[in-house]
Amino acid sequence: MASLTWITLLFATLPSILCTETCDNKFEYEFGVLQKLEMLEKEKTHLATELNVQAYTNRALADQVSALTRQVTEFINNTLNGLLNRGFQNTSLSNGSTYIRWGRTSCPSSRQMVYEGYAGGSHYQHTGGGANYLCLPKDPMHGEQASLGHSYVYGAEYETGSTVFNNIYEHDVPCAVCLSSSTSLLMIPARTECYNGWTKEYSGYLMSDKYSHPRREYVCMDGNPEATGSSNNDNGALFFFVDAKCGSLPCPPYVNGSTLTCVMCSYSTNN
Ligand SMILES: [Ca+2]
Repeated sequence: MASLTWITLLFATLPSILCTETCDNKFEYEFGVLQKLEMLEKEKTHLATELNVQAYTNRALADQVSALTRQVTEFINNTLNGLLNRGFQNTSLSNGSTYIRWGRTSCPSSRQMVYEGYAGGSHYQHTGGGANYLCLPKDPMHGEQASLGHSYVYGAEYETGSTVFNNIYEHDVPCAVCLSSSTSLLMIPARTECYNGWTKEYSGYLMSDKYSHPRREYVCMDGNPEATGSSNNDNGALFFFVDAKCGSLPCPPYVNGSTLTCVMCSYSTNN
């Protein structure tokens, strides 16, 4: 718009500047031509400046468009990936289940390992804290340090004595979290085989803490356990065998004082 204003002004004043019909002499005529040339030169410089400004504006706009394009592309990709991941997880959860394989660093060959960890739990002498064992991942993520109301998680040891599992006595206990494609999982105590229609994930011995210690859950320790860490007698969370006691528990079929076994079974509607 500024250029048009200049051009309009120039042509509006040309007749008086050139004075080709009305000038009195050659000097006035040449003076008018020089004035016209000077105005044209100014107009040329002005137009060149405007062109540069426009070019700069165009480059800035192009940069903004590129930045917006990158942002939109990144947003779309992130959104699509999030939807795909959620879809995968939902599909997995709707078609599978997880379980902890105590005493092992890996899952059965047909199962995907979610993570490998260290078995742990509350101290065997503490009456508070959690009653369950934990499979603590090897790559923990730490939060802000709290200052009040602690309970404690210790690593776990095999308190297995000198007969069964004697080679791992006092060693630290590993664990593996496994993903099964099956829809249901069931740990059966006092069995080493599953019932018809179920698939055996692993079998072993039923374990918990000692009868004279604060209560702990029962879990199924793999029958071929591995040892990790040290064999130091640190006594944090402990795994003891579990024996059957006759009475309300009928014998037979149970045997008084016998060490109880266990099996982890899965069931799938696709079996
Ligand atoms: Ca110990």
